[in-house]
Amino acid sequence: MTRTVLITGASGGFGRAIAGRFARLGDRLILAGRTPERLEALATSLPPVPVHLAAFDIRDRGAIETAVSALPPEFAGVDVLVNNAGLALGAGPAQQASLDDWEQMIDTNTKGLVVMTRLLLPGMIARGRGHIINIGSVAGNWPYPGGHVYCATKAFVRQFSLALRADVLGTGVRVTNIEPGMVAGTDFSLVRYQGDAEKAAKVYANTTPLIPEDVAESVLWCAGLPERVNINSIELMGTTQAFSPFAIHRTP
Ligand code: NDP
Ligand code: 8X3
Repeated sequence: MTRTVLITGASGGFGRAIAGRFARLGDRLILAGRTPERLEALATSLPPVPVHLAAFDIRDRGAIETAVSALPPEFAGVDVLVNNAGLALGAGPAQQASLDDWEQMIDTNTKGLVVMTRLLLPGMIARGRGHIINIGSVAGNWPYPGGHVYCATKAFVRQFSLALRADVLGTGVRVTNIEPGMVAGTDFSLVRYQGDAEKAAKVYANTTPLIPEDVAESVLWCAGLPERVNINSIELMGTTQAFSPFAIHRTP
């Protein structure tokens, strides 16, 4: 059955890969992002499926409300919402971080995600089916130096996803949190390091990170399982990424 799939951050690395996979299955797509040109470029690169473009800043609640209420009738019954838009800004210690960066991460990664969810959830419940797939991160499970607010926003996404499951029990609506580790081939590190391509490239140097298609594979798998199955969360890392021992400060 053809699904209507809304993907936020569709113009970014994961978003494009996820859109491509749903399009190859013939699903109807709503591609959301800030930049109309990036969305148009993506739309023209996809297999020919019905596409609706929705350009808005996800930090702007009014703009989201307008975009959702302006969905054409054939796109209005969203079956799968992929809450993917997000970013990290900065990687220095909390005491040196910019409050503007912190607010932007909170507004994008958490507030934007909950507004999208709150607006689309009633329709899913009324139709007795739907799937909210959130893009969390290993950063929501594992704190690391310089992660501060980014880690906290992704921990919010994880706990929000799980708590949401408790509320939608019995409605037919599914909720999944996808928690990737390091993924190359997106603008994530370029954005985090404010356009410093050298710093961004070093993140992925001499290792084999995941690629956006690996994340898309997880999303498609969860969305394609029989409706009786709800995957609560998936944490995935490259084989070359794992855990460190605790850091201990010792007096010199
Ligand atoms: P990209 O920077 O390539 O893509 C980010 C996307 O989010 C872009 O489409 C961007 O749109 C959109 N976006 C950012 N801010 C806003 C905003 N204010 N309003 C609307 N859209 C916005 O990064 P990724 O594809 O790597 O990241 C996607 C998600 O995956 C994020 O939530 C990220 O935290 C998460 N993640 C990434 C990992 C990685 O290592 N890459 C690992 C784990 C999780 P625009 O075109 O307007 O910039
Ligand atoms: C992105 C992965 O490790 O940079 O969420 O936080 S990490």
